[in-house]
Amino acid sequence: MSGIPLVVAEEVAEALAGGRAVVALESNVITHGLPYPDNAATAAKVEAAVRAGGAVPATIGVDGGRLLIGMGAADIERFASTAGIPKVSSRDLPVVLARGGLGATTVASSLVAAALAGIPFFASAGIGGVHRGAQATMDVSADLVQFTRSKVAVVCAGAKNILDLGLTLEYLETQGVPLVSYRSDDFPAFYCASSGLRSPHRVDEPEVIARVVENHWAAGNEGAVVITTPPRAEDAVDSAVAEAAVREALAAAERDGVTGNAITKYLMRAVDEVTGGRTAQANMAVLISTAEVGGVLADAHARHRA
Ligand code: PSU
Ligand code: MN
Repeated sequence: MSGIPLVVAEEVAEALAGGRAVVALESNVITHGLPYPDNAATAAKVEAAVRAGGAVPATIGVDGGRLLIGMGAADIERFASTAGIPKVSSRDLPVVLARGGLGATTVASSLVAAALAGIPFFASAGIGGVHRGAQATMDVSADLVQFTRSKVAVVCAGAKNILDLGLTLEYLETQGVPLVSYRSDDFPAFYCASSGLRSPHRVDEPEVIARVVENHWAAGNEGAVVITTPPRAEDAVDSAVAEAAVREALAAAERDGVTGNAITKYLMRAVDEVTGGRTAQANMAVLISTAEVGGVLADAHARHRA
């Protein structure tokens, strides 16, 4: 048993005890990904989408030295509307737990919490990755490293094109993190349907994905399997439009001297400004559609295990 207190929502606890599907969700996207009140509305829609897919949502956060495993509507409103909640990645988690107060979990720290709670699936639209220029800055998201440590299947729409997606794929390959793309040949780029990079594996059947996940763990790996699903065609942003916006955002970040863990939020906001809010809309849509696929795949996995 974990020595870290977990506050597991009743519905989540019941589903886990009954072997039914649960999908863990991050809270950093609520506090740092979108402005209020879009963030609260989107978080509610993301939870509804997980249910539509056939699973119980469990939004993860830190509150008063404890890990929240499943948030109610009041918790989500609190996280969405409170200013200054810190971004909590793996390195920050023990500190924020020790200090008390609220903390918004990234993909990496949400996986830590999901594994402690025994939740085998997680969904978010965009994972962190290897940043552009990482050859010099060494800015590689802890999300990727956590994939080698937490036994959780991660459903996502790939990683954002603010990153170097080719290097992100290389990193996952080097670390032996299985990557499968659900019903697509390509590695998606968040709200762009394709990064232009082929995925190492395409799988079209949820049951086969469930077997991939179980095989990885049966082989003795204590790590994640990454499963990508592209945005729906009607939500996707044209790659050339997104790339032009990213280049402008990167130039602005360099001018403003933004580095470290603040860069992801800065770049996302800058891209939204350049595209007149088009990408923020797409961001919300892809969060919701990815969550639904996460629910479907988690449900298939729970049935496979039963
Ligand atoms: N990608 C997005 N939106 C986000 C993030 C990633 O499209 O808000 C957040 C997630 O919480 C992810 C984190 O886990 O940024 C990665 O940050 P860093 O690169 O500092 O590890
Ligand atoms: Mn970083």
